[in-house]
This record gives sequence, C-alpha cells and structure tokens, in this order.
Amino acid sequence: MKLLITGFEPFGSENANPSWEVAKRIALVHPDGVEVYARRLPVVFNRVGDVLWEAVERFAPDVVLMLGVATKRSVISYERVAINIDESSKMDNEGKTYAGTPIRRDGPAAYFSTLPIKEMRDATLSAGLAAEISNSAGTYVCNHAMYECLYRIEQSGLATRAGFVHVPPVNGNGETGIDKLTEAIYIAIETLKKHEV
Ligand code: PCA
Repeated sequence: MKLLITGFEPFGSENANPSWEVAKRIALVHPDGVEVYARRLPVVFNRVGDVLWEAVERFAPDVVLMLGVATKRSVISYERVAINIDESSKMDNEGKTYAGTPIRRDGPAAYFSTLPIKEMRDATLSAGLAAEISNSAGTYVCNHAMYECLYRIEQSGLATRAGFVHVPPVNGNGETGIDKLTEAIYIAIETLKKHEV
C-alpha cells in the first residue's frame, strides 16, 4: 500500500504543528508493507489544494491521510465529512479571511471520507487513546484540504481513498504527547491496510 500522509505548517501564534510532527515520524517508522510519503501543507486556503495535488500526482498513493491540529479538541477525531465552504474570521498564513465562500462552485455540498473511519477510531481506542468520529472538520483550511482532495480525486476518476484526522494539541509527553499520537495514527494505518480495496 502506498500512503501519502500530510500535516500542516504552524499557524496562529503556535511555532509548531503536531500534525506535521506526527506525519514526519510516520514516514520514519515505516509501518510494515506501507510505502509512506510525507508532505507538509501550507495553512493557506488558495494554495493548499495545489500543494496537496502536486504530491498526489507525484506519488500516486493508494491512500491519502491528511492530519491537522484542532486546537480546541482533546481527542483524536476521524472526520466524516468535508463541506463546500470557506469561512473564517481567523486569518490564514497569507492574511486572508473568508465569509462563506464556496470552495468549488461546481462541486457538491459535501464529500464523505472514503476511509474506514469507524475501524480507525476503534484501532485508536485500542491503543489506549481517546478517539471519536467527528461530523464537522470546521470551515478553516483543514476542511478545505479535505474537500479539495476528494473533489480532485473524483474529477480525475482516481480510486485513491482519502480522509482527514484532527489531532489534539500536545501537552508534553503525557496522554496526548507526540509519541502517543504517532502510535495511534500508526495503528490506524495498520487498519487501513486490512481494508485495502
Ligand atoms: N489545523 C487547521 C488548519 C491547519 C491545522 O493544522 C484546521 O483545523 O483547519
């Protein structure tokens, strides 16, 4: 299985983003039988789709697993859906805000994740970490990335599966430290292998 795993650059007042720290570590630990490529994505609405797609075209992955941090959540969240809206009063990394702009005028209202999110959530729980299914990836850059990825996969007629996982902010090496988050994502990837199409 070929996996493209993505994380984001820092944004807001943070100087690191745990999503990229986890993505980098997953590329290093190489789950058995999984070829991993990692890409860091910009927190910029109108650039994230192109950067992501450049990597999809270059590596031709079977699965795209996108990670982002959700600063207000305390558990790993497997996103079910991406909606066709950009809305944020919080600036992206190029200083832009959006007030309810569709991502794609010709696109559907939403896309469902094409990853086995329930099995992945259960795998995370079995690694001893709290996890949930989330029914909203928000309307900031993470939702945009997930929507763009699924839209472009559909437009290109690819069989690539894709989905998004929000991780909580890290606090030292405890329950939600980087090592624990990496372990949880690693185990979720093992689950992806079992659900190969
Ligand atoms: N989290 C943001 C964007 C980048 C990230 O890591 C989000 O939830 O939209």
